[in-house]
Amino acid sequence: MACSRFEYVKLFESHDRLLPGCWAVIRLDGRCFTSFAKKHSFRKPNDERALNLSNAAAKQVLKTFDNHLVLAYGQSDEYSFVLKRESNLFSRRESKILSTVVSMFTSVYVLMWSKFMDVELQEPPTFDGRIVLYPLTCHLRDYLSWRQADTHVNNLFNTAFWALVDQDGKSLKEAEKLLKGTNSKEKNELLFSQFGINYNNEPQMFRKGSLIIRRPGNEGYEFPKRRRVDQPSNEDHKGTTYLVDMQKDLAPSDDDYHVLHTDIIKDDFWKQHHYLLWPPD
Ligand code: DGT
Ligand code: MG
Ligand code: MG
Ligand code: MG
Ligand code: MG
Repeated sequence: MACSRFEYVKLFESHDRLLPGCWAVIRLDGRCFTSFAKKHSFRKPNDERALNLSNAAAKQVLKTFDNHLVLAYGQSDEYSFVLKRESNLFSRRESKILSTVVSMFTSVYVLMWSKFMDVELQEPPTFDGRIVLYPLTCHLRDYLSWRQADTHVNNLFNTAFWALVDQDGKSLKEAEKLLKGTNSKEKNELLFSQFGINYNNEPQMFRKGSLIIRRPGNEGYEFPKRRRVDQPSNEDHKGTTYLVDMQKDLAPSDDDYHVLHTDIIKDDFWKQHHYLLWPPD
């Protein structure tokens, strides 16, 4: 196709390729979900239906980019997706990856709303997004630990807070004042002694968040089989070799994914699922 005299405007575009070899975390977070949750009468402190809706939206993202995403971890109004360090999705263009993931998550959230929620959607849910690169696997592990620790801290606080308000008739201000400066042990004790709530018996999804991974095959999961491919068709990538998973060509279904509510801070999970964070540093 002949170049038009206008084509020079492409020179104004900036390049935003994610560094090769790094894990990339795509994290999205609901915008103003404090008021969105109130408007849609989300149950307090956790609405299982809303969390399951988020999980369904995350599954759809994983299914769509099956060969590129390792796992997703979600809690509250946020979800993190981990891009394989060797993925060449959209030539690793940050804005294209981020905008596609955020818009897909959002549209599935809307599409599936009525399947999970019994109140009509009153306003368009909006999610912001960012991508953070982690060069080492230990950085990625610490990132995921950070999010799960956040889940725990927030959930313990919220469980105690709403028990004081809903069961003890405290005002929001009073509840906040009572909990100010308390540590985890004190909150656990308050829940048990005043409300008979053993925090450890609260639902795992609320305490641990949701981790979604590809279900291992019946024969047991092996390291993904990979082949090297050259990409001579793309000028930017001439001479570059990529490792590409040779997974089933079949499109994955919902059943191919596990939603787990498990500890991802300790080593146990990662030892059992050693193939996930591959290749190693
Ligand atoms: P942002 O992200 O800066 O636009 O502001 P927010 O309001 O989205 O705040 P954020 O993301 O720090 O906190 C999430 C809010 O969403 C928090 O106020 C509680 C609310 N939320 C999330 N999940 C649930 C739920 O299951 N039940 C209820 N009642 N509220 C929830
Ligand atoms: Mg925020
Ligand atoms: Mg938010
Ligand atoms: Mg949030
Ligand atoms: Mg286009």
